[in-house]
Amino acid sequence: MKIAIVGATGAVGVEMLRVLEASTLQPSEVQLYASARSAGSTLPFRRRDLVVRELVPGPIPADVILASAGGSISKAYAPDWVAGGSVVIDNSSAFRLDADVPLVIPEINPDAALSHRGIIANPNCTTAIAAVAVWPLHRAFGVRRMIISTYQATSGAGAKGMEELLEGTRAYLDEQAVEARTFAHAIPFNLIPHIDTFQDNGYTREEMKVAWETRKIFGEPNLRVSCTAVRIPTLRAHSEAITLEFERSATPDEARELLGTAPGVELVDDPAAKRYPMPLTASGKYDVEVGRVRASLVFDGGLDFFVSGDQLLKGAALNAVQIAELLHERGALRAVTSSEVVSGR
Ligand code: A2P
Ligand code: 11C
Repeated sequence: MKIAIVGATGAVGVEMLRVLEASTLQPSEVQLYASARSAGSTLPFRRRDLVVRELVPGPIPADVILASAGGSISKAYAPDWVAGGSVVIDNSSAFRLDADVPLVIPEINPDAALSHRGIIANPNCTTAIAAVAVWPLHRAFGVRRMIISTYQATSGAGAKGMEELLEGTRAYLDEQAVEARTFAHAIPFNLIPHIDTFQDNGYTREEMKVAWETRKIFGEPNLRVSCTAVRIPTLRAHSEAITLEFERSATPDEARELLGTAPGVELVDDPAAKRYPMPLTASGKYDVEVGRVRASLVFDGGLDFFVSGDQLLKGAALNAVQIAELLHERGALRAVTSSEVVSGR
């Protein structure tokens, strides 16, 4: 199997290569693509240095393309990649809501990936981190309403977001002016309740993605979801406070039992020992930390809990590589025929 990573030098792309290195996949070739700025640089993979190539229009000679160079690149290039015989696992939001593109979290809806027509979408990181924790509870108790407040790391805005936090913090401590380039305001020692663009309903696009994408992944088009998304001055791993109302009453003990064995989840819930999910402990981990599980004081039989998950891993690179593993294991790595090629929106 030949695998290509598009956006290989970005915050997610670098992680895709690392996760691939540790995965069970044994690609015969790994090709790396980025902009002309990075062409000729190298990244290590299984004791070799792979050279980054400039992405140019047209097909890529790979069976699987892991794309994370942004929505406009995916939109412009993916149809040619599919026509050239590749299966594209796309980390951008370009195709996520298209009816003929599966939106997949392998722990939740693996079978959806098998009916792909050349493109499989990877969810938004905030959606993915919440969804792996909520899914086992939804299966057991039936989520009726879901309220989420997020605490999102600067890595969500890519490598430049992390740099802006580090540079800005140094400037702040040196009593220099702090610049806001990637974020709407200075991020050091601040938090910003504004991620992506505002919609007509007053929610941001990031907040609405959590609702739209969770409904599609769960196969629950009427699920009620409300989210407030906030950027905070951490480098990596998104956290979320989640409140659930259920069809059938749940207790914290029942929830802990389910979460303790749920795939993709690590139960970290011992407040007396100061053990609960945090970005510092969740960073670099494949599993999403879940803890502070308690009975809702608002919804009878509902639950409150807190999650922290590495946004670059389960929220992006890891999920994409898991989809590639799933396609490989289930024999679904096939080039699509011209009649199957996705038409786009
Ligand atoms: P480059 O590093 O050469 O700019 P991040 O999300 O961390 O900002 O990363 C974005 C990724 O997408 C990087 O690998 C970046 O490459 C790549 N990228 C951005 N613009 C283009 C482009 N026009 N063509 C190909 N790759 C691009
Ligand atoms: C952030 N969640 O933290 C965003 C980044 O739809 O893939 C990912 C946006 C997306 O800024």
